[in-house]
Amino acid sequence: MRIRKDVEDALEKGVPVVSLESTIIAHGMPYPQNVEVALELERVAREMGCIPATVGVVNGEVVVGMTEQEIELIGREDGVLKLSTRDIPLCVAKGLSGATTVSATSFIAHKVGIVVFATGGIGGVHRDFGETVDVSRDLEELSYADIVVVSSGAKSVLDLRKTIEYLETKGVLVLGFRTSEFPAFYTRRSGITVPSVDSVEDIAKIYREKKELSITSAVLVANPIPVEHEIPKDTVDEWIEAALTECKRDGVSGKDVTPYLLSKVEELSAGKSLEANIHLVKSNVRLASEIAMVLSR
Ligand code: PSU
Ligand code: MN
Repeated sequence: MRIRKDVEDALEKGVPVVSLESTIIAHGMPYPQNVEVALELERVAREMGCIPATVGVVNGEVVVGMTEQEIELIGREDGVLKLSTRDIPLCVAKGLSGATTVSATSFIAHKVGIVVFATGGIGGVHRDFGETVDVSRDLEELSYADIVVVSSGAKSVLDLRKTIEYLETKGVLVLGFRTSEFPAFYTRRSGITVPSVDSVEDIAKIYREKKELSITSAVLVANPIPVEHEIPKDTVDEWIEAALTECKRDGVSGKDVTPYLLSKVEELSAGKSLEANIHLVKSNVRLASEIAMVLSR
């Protein structure tokens, strides 16, 4: 494992660090916007006074704090693997490059002592769970990683009610940031109620109480997409229904499902979904940075 020097120094001195995933770059957005966004997210964290650490595997080496060149490589190259936690050793042993999902990034962040992690949306329980038993490893990993994850909830390509149930079973506390509704990524609405917190200080307090009680699961902060960038729920639902139908027709399964659905929605929305995605993830990095600042005090 290689930890970038400024990340290592920050961890030693207690300077706030925010970790970022790389699957969103390699398999969640098209090149070259993906690379631009990844670099912009790092800038946002720095402007807020934090050290960003984008996590991934580059030529068989786990990297915490990828360089600009490495982000470019992960975003541009074909054949970059999509890694959940179990896939990391395989990727490393073969000397390949891979992008870390929420599960793999949470695992690594926790391992090196980074407390805050920002992403777009987490994986969850898929709608056809009854037939496929498809539940993202993300949910399992959040039950072990003692960190704060900021996301805009999960996409409604998933079964959000089952996802919330699963998180409860796994002991993952879900907090709505200034909302009592679990956000559904492109839209702020899902109809599912979660406890609401109004300030970053409250989040930090809850996290500290959790640690005090030796509860070792993650806290998931659900930060809704900024109102001005929200896409109406009905519009999103239409895209998603169409994407799910095509996914089934094409017989896509396993870890290809999420990237497939993301790119279908992007096509169907004529790029509107990508724009929304970029706005929400930036907003999540801002919130994550604020949380990291408060926690480092
Ligand atoms: N949701 C998004 N964009 C993404 C992902 C999820 O809106 O890029 C990625 C994340 O990296 C997440 C992963 O951890 O997909 C989940 O994949 P799966 O459903 O195969 O577990
Ligand atoms: Mn899956």
